[in-house]
Amino acid sequence: MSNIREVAKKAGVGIATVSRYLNDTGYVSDEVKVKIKKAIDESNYKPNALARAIFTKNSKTIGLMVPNISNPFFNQMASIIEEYASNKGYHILLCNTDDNEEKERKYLDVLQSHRVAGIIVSRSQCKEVYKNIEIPIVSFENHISDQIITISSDNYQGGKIALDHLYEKGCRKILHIRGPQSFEATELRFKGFVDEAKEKKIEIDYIEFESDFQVKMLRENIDDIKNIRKYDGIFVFNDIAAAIIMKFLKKIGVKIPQEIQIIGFDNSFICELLHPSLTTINQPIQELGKTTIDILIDLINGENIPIKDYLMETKLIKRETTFI
Ligand code: XLF
Repeated sequence: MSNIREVAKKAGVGIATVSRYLNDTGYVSDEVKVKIKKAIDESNYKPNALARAIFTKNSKTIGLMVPNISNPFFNQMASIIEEYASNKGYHILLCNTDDNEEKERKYLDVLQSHRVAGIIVSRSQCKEVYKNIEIPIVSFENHISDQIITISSDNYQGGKIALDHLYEKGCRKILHIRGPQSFEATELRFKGFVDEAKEKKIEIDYIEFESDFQVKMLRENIDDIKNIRKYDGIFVFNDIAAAIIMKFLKKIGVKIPQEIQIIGFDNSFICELLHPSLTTINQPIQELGKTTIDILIDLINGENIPIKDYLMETKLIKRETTFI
């Protein structure tokens, strides 16, 4: 395989011109573009990401830290981010941390050694490490530091909407399946749900899941949700956990929504695949993905972006697990 020097020689231009063409960092005439493209094709040149990073200081690669790739919301989000990034000429290096601190730390080393141009972090288990990384960073859902922008759905408002909906549909004995307490987003959902219940002067019970979805949960029995039949409405912290609860309720013969109404959170693609289809709170995933990429690339390009929370609206998506 040849290198950038050979391509430049073949095209009869300088290395900087080839670099400008490859990285889209400055003017190259149409005539020269054709020559360079021909030279690249003929010499089977594959630009070396690392070398380009050193040469241009922008590897056009973004490290995407995903906390749980088995969760449909995050695989949907990863593919949206990949698409937006690609439209802007960037590649994604996907790192699945599994909410595990050691994995996250290792991936951070890998991303830095590959000189990624920027990092998207989500549900970090080692926030302090990011403070010393001199690469543009955007955080999804979790607050890392006051120097790093956070983008998230309005989880607190989403929790309130969930309670309002169950209440409006007649539920008075309500259970909340809460996410792990280390998840900032699901704690806000929980808080919104509880605050709204207080306003409506009803009490709610809650139990906690210890982790986000793992495939092994499909094989495990969750027979330990005591007295679940006494509830008439359940709000679950995300859609995939709601799917697990639905499986359990069906197994013990509970009719949804006739006996227990259910509402999830995310509006991931599984809502439509479930039977009955899952009522949920929408996280505007396209808007979240686009905003994350737009802001990160602006940061990479040295633009001055206000450091604040970028909060996206949540709303109810009514389906079959709650009454019409
Ligand atoms: O981190 C939260 C918990 O799970 C995230 O937004 C999700 O709802 C995705 O399913």
